[in-house]
Amino acid sequence: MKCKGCGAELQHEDEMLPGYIPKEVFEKRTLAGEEVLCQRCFRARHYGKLMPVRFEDFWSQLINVIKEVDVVVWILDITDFEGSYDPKISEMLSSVKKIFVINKIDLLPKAVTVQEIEGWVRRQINEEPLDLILTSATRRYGLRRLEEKILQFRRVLFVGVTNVGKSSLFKALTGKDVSITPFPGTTLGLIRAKVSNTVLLDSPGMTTGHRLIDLLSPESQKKLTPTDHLSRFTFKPNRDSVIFLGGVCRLDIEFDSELRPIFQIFASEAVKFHQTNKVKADTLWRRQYGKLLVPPFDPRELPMESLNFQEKRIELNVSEELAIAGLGWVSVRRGPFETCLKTIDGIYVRKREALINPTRKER
Ligand SMILES: Nc1nc2c(ncn2[C@@H]2O[C@H](COP(=O)(O)OP(=O)(O)OP(=O)(O)O)[C@@H](O)[C@H]2O)c(=O)[nH]1
Ligand SMILES: [Mg+2]
Repeated sequence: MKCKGCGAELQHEDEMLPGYIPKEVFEKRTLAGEEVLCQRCFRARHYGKLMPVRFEDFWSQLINVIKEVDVVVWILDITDFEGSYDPKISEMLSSVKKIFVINKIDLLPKAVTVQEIEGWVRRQINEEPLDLILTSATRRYGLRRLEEKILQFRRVLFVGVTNVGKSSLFKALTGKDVSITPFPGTTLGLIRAKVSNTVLLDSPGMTTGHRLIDLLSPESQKKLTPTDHLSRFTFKPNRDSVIFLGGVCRLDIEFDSELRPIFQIFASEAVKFHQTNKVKADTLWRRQYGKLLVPPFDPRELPMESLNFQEKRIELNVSEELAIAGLGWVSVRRGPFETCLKTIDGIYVRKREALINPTRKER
């Protein structure tokens, strides 16, 4: 029997493995005809904590599971496009029929219209034909269109990196009470449900190691998962400005023009921004890493000495953005300027066309 929350096979032997439930609790619940959740899902729901388990990533299973379905619904998070549109997943899904779902659109500023988001996503995903649906699982937006689309198939698989909202959409469509938490890695096995004649499969999220949040503890990842809005700060830097996005990303600004550049940074509220100058930046970084400059929320979780940093010089202009996977993005209002970006090695960094376009009038 599987856990109703996370899809793991229930077992009574090892607390550190998925699906653990003490035998007596299992027997008591089944006798009473109650739904059976593993200990981890039970605690996640009642105490808001997600216990760690040894778990083999879904990557190894994906290749076989996709052979058994008619269509794959690849769910992306619009607030972390670079982190969720992963090239390795793209490659694995290259020859299967797929539908892209762009979730969490409620988190973008209201001034960005659905048509603009759709146009932007279509220009980022270079595939023809491109089946695309925008959704917000929490606001129940786009669910009807998604349902209409998937009911055309017999077997449908939901996939994506951790925390993009796969289970939230699955629950909204099927009514199944699966576990949903702001922690990544909630779902641990395939969960099956039927809607009309269609079988829907929810799957465990994949980790790629290219998102900043992938390097942090589950508790920190939870803090960095925005639930109802993103924070947005506007900067008008000086010639010697350095801006920190927590302790994990540093932007040294340079420009020649008379007018100072203006840009906004979008990230989860838990990311603290700090502006200083080039003389003070090194000392501040070392002293305040994991204190004023969070994430990391504790310097021991990601010791600064253990990290390798990548450094990139990037020229940015108005209508362009610089996205750092799993952290946030910089959206330029006035440019041009150059920035020397320093962040942890391996994290995807991409200069892109602006998703939040400054030429549009704010409502
Ligand atoms: N604002 C907002 N939050 C969402 C949306 N969809 C999901 N979430 C939140 O995102 C977090 C992760 O949701 P899940 O449904 O558990 O994500 P998942 O992809 O199944 O995650 P794993 O099972 O860990 O791979 C939860 O805190 C959800 O409430 C959405 O459309 N908008
Ligand atoms: Mg899930």
